[in-house]
Amino acid sequence: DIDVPEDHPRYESLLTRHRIEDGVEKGITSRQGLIAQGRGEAFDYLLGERTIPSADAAERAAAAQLLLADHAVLSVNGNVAALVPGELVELAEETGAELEVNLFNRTDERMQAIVDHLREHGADEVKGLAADGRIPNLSHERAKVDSDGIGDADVVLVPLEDGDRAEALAAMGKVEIVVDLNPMSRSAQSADVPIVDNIVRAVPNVTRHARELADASREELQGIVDEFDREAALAAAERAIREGVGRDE
Ligand code: PTJ
Repeated sequence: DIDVPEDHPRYESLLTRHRIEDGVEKGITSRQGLIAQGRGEAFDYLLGERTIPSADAAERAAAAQLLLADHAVLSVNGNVAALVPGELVELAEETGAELEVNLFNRTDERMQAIVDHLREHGADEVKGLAADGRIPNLSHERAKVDSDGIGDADVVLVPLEDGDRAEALAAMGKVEIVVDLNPMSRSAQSADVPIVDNIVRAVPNVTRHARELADASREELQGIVDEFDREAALAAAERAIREGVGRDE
């Protein structure tokens, strides 16, 4: 059903676009998700649709944080579920993290569709339906989380998150890992570990790092976390994007 010529120079990007379209058709992704994807694509185009070295460093720090966590939760929204469902299940397994559906535009139908979709991709337990916890300082629907999920987590991965929610989660004192192609977004700016990379490249690369670090000591993992410089990573990403504006194709 996906008809993209493999020799097209932007094959990966077109494939990603189709997955988002499919997500909308299946009731997983919101229509606003299409707009978010377009925004992300523009930044990714300028980055050269690659994982820049500072993003790779952030992905390694994210893997270390997830492995060090007492209770890590990977937050899943409609875009992420459409793009990397199986890859998220793998990351959760590799790091012992839990999955929680956590929507900006929350509807019961979309919550259930995403839970089912993740289960089809091999997830055991998916949190988010209990919604018995709240993120302080957010309006009612947007504040909902599971009290024994994101509510209790010490480390959260929040990909493609809305700025208000990313800031409110960070204010709860959680270690926040954000995936966002816009290094200037409030989400990226409020993250302990901002990953400026496409989610389709970021998640498998965090998993790869987690596999490599599976036998590392806590000291070694803490060393990776301490060495990571979030300000430098954000600055490097912004520089790469500015250079992208002047680059000839
Ligand atoms: O499913 P829901 O209801 O939870 O809604 C999800 C969206 C993404 C629609 C919602 O959270 C939203 O509106 O997000 P924003 O404010 O548009 O922010 C999304 C950010 O993710 C933007 O900065 C985009 O540049 C970035 N982005 C979009 N696609 C990707 C991306 N970053 C990484 N990988 C992508 N594929």
